[in-house]
Amino acid sequence: MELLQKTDNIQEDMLKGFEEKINRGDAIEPKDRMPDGYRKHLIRQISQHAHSEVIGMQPEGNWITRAPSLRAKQILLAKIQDEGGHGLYLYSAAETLGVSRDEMINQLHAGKAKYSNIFNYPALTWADIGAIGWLVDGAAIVNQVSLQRTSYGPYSRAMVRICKEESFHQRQGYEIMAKMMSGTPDQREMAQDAMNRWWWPSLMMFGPHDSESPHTGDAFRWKIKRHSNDELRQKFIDKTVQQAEVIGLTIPDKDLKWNQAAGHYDHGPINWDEFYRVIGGNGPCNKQRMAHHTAVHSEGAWVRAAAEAYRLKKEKQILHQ
Ligand code: FAQ
Repeated sequence: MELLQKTDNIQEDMLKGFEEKINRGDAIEPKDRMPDGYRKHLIRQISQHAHSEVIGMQPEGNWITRAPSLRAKQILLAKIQDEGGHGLYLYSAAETLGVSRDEMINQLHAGKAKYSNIFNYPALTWADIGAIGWLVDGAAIVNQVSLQRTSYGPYSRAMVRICKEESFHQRQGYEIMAKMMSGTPDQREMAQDAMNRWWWPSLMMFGPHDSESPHTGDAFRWKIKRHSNDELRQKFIDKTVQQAEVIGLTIPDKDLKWNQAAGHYDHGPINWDEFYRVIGGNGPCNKQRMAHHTAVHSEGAWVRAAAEAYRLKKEKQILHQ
């Protein structure tokens, strides 16, 4: 009985210390004591974020050999490599919470961990590469700038680094769209078609409306999220509408209009049935994306085995020095 009471007191002290730290706005670091719920919440979010970066290489990777110029190909290659790097920072940040990379990948392959809805759509034309850079990276930046101030130190530091690269990604996408919009009628039509297909899934990237978002409560309490899904979506819409106007693209939303009183654009309803279908595994490319990831992961087993053998060899050498 006394032991139980002691354990309860330790738990309470730990929680109090943790919450005081969060409320002061201090970062939580890997060796700090933290409630299980906080740790699990972060593992879920950071691992899903990492999976998104890596799976996100697929739609663009499809266009490396078909880029319309050497310059475009070099830029696309650099961008895709950056996305792979982002995945690696994020897997490392999640590992500091006590989960292994293998466990995270297994959860992805078993369908227990999600990745962003957006990467389950096909990149059909070169204009889609523009739309991905401009809209998808543009949406990712709005979310990630906010996450730079997230309460977990390693996640927040990864976001600072990632945001620097994402802003280049967004600009390269916008450049492709702007170039196509100043081209032939066929090129303009292609750019508008890409805009029509990527706009709504990009809005879905911010997650369900706040009223339907089960994780937002804890995320705010623990300062993991600093802005809600709807706040960030609105921010993205407001900045993107103006960019579209400058190059002559039309936002495919007949209900979109400026709301003077609110100081933002009102938008039409989002198709949440489509969102839940896609994140539930039944989007246009889910099966293809997972099949590719699983195949490449198993083909790469020898690289992981070689790296492990090298690590063991080095460890032995150090022991015998
Ligand atoms: N897709 O309660 P909430 C990029 C799930 S990086 C799939 O609102 P939360 C770079 C959610 O997981 C893009 N699932 O959840 C790039 C939960 O299900 P669960 C990735 C989604 O966590 C560009 C359920 O719905 N960025 O694009 C999505 O509070 C170009 C309920 O949702 C990040 O991951 C979705 N869009 O808020 C790479 C940012 N939204 O886990 C290559 C970090 C929600 O219970 C090329 N993540 N769900 O099974 C976050 O900020 C948050 O996790 C949210 C969701 C805002 C995504």
